[in-house]
Amino acid sequence: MQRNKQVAVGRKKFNMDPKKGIQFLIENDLLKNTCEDIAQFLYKGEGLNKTAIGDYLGERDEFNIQVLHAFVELHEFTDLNLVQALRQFLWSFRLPGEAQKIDRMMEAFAQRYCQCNNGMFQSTDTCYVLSFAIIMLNTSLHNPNVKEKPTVEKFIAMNRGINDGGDLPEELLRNLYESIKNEPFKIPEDDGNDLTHTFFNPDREGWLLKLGGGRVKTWKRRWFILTDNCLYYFEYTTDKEPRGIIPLENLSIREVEDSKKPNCFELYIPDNKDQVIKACKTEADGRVVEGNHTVYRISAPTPEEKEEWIKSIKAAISKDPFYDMLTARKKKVSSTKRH
Ligand code: 4IP
Repeated sequence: MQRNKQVAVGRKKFNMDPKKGIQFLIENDLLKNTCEDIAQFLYKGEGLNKTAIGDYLGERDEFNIQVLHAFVELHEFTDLNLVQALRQFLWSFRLPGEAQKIDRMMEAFAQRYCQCNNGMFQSTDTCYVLSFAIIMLNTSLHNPNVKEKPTVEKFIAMNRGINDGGDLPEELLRNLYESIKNEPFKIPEDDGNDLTHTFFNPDREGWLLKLGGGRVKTWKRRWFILTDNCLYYFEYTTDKEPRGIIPLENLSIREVEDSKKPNCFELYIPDNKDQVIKACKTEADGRVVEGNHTVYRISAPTPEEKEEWIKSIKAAISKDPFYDMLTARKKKVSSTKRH
C-alpha cells in the first residue's frame, strides 16, 4: 500500500518536473538508477504525462541520452514499414519542440529502425530523411492550410537520390504514401498543436505596406513573399528581382499600434534595440546594399491578414534550426556515392 502510494507520488512529481520525479523514485527505492530501468518505466508510461516523458528523453545530459537509447531499444520495429514504426514511436511520448532534441530523438529512432530492419536503407541518414519526408507529407496531406496536396508521383520525385545517392524502391514509397493518406499520424495530448502544425513551414505572399528606414519615413506598398525562412519584397508581383530580402533567422515578430496605419506588426531583434537587422535592399540606382533597419514595420490590409502573416512568420522563425539540420542531412544522403 505504502509503496503504491509512493509510486503515485513519484508519478505526479515526474509529471510536474521529470528529473525530480525520477530522483524521488530512486531515493525511495522504487526505481533502480540504471538507464534500462528508467527507460522501462518511461516505456510503460503508466500514469505519466507524455509531454514530460518527451522532455526527459530530450535532455542533453549524457545520462538522459543513454536513457533515450535504452527507451528506443524497447521499441520493436522488425517487419514494420517506416510509417507503422513512426506511428508507434510518436505515440510513445510527445516530441518536444526544440530542434536539437528532435534531431537526437529522430536519430535514435532511425538507428533503431535500421537495426530492426537490416538492409532496408543504405544508411541511418536515409532513414532519418525519409522519416521527415513522411512527417511533412502528413502535414501537406492533412493540414487544411496546405492548398496543393502532393500526389504520390510528387512524393516519389521528392525522395529521389536519398538512398546514399540512389533511389528507394517505388513500391515502398507508394505504400508509405498511401498509409499516411489513409490515416494521419496520431500524437499524444493533442492540444491543437498536432504534428501537422509542428512541422508546418508555410509559404505566403501578398501586398503589404512597409515603412522605409530612411530619415524621412515613407510607406511603400510592396509584394511580399515568405519562403525558405526569408521575407522577400518586390515592387511588382511580376518582378524577377526583389527590392529587398530579410532573412528571418534570429528575428522576432510583434504586433504594434501605429498612428498612421492599421494592422501593424514589426520584425525586430530580441533584446537588442539598436542593432541593424541583417538584410539586403536595392538602391534607387540598382545597387544592392545592406539594409539599415533596426525594425521593419509592416501594415497589412486587414486584421485577418495581419494575423495570418504573424502566424506564418512565427512558424517560419521557430522552425528554422531544424530545417537547417534536415537540409544538411539531405545533402549528405544525396551526395554520398554508392560503391
Ligand atoms: C525609401 O524611401 C523607401 O521606403 C525604401 O523602400 C526604403 O528602403 C528606404 O529606406 C527609404 O528611404 P523613399 O523612397 O521615400 O526614399 P523600398 O526599397 O521598398 O523602396 P528599405 O530598406 O525599406 O527597402 P533606407 O533606410 O534603405 O534608406
